[in-house]
Amino acid sequence: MTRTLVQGGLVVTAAEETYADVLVEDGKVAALAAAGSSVARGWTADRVIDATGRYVVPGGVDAHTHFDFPFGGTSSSDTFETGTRAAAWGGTTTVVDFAVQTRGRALREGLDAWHAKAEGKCAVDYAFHMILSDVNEDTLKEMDLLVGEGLTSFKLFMAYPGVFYSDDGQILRAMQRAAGNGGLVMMHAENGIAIDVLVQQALAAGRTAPRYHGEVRRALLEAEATHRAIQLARVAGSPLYVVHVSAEEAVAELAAARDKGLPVFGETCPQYLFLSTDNLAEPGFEGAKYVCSTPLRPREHQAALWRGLRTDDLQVVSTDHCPFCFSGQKELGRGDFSKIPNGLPGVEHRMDLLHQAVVDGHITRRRWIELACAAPARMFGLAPHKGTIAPGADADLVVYDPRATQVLSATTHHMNVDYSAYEGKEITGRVETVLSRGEIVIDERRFTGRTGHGRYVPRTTCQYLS
Ligand code: DUC
Ligand code: ZN
Ligand code: ZN
Ligand code: ZN
Repeated sequence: MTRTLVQGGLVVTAAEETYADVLVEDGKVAALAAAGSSVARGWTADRVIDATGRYVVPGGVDAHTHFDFPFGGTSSSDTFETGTRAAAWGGTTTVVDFAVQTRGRALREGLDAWHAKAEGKCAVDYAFHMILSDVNEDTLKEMDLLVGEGLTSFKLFMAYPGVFYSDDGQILRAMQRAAGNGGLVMMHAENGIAIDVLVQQALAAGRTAPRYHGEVRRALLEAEATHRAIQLARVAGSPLYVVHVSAEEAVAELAAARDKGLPVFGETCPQYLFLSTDNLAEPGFEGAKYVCSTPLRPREHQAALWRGLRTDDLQVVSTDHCPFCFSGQKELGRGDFSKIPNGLPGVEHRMDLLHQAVVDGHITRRRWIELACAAPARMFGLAPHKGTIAPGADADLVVYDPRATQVLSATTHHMNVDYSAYEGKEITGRVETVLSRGEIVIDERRFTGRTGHGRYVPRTTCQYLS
């Protein structure tokens, strides 16, 4: 039995903040006691971590990553090995990645392929959502089976015609099925049919630079798709989770639905909170580094996203980590923005960027933990093991130094990608030590984890609904 004691820190969960000693036993949180009282209680440990002057927070839950993801004529550059190691460095101890159904093939085949990519490779725990590329009688039946096995969320695309796109009828059928089996439909809400027309028109007019990616993927077309997805979910009687919300007008659609009491949820990502179309318009081909979908928006949209995060019209911040190297990958789209692989790296920096948001006064410290840990855990059926610090929970803990400063850079990050979307950005706050199920995976800024430590975590259904 290994015992670790994390002493004297300010323990921050979504629910409360208290100075406490945390006793970890056999991978679980065994007990919490008032800071300094563990000696009097006779608690002993193999390892004592002094967290004085630090926060002790739950390990982050990143509910949206794409490791080893074939997309845009190439594959995202982080494997499960490199990606989960970078996650650990950034204080994220659980990732939920997207297994992909290949069109015309069984969901099971896609899921098996993702298990094969991840098994024995991960530094932290992992789970899967499933991307539904086909909606038909067979895949709907498989959906029921997967929910029963702990894969409880399914992503559909209103964008990318010819690739992942589903039409409204297919979406409605999948939502009806989810209403029956308890699954959660996750929606990429952009009107891909209209966007494709604008893409072709832009290219024909010689508008080929990266910034046109942002211009053709209009905010109104995100809002329209968000509205349509909400109405389809209402008709089906199913809950809905909209991924990577970036447009103010889309937040308004979610807020209006929630004001009606509908079970509609939304996620945004750090790139929409901290970056903008100014980045897409950087000189030469630099803007390609910032091509993702939904796209970065003009700065003015950020206020609505922060407001949504404060009012709970948006519940989750995840990264949509989908890295492509500038050299050789993003470069596929030189001379044609529509060929730039869509995606940004970010799994390592979510906890830090959201802590910066605390420092900047956008959110409270507890909301930081709610958005990054507790809410994604409950949304995707990982609570009470993940997302909080409480007796019986997995000992996924981060000792966070709120006063240390760092500068984000590709020269120091651990993601397998040749640029940083946040190059030169100064952050107040830094991950110091990270425990994953009691094992120290980052020890005072040294990686002490192990490839293969991370386990697959089956999930329950969405815990916002019961
Ligand atoms: N958007 C991205 O930017 N990358 C992966 C898939 C997606 O929808
Ligand atoms: Zn998407
Ligand atoms: Zn509201
Ligand atoms: Zn994604």
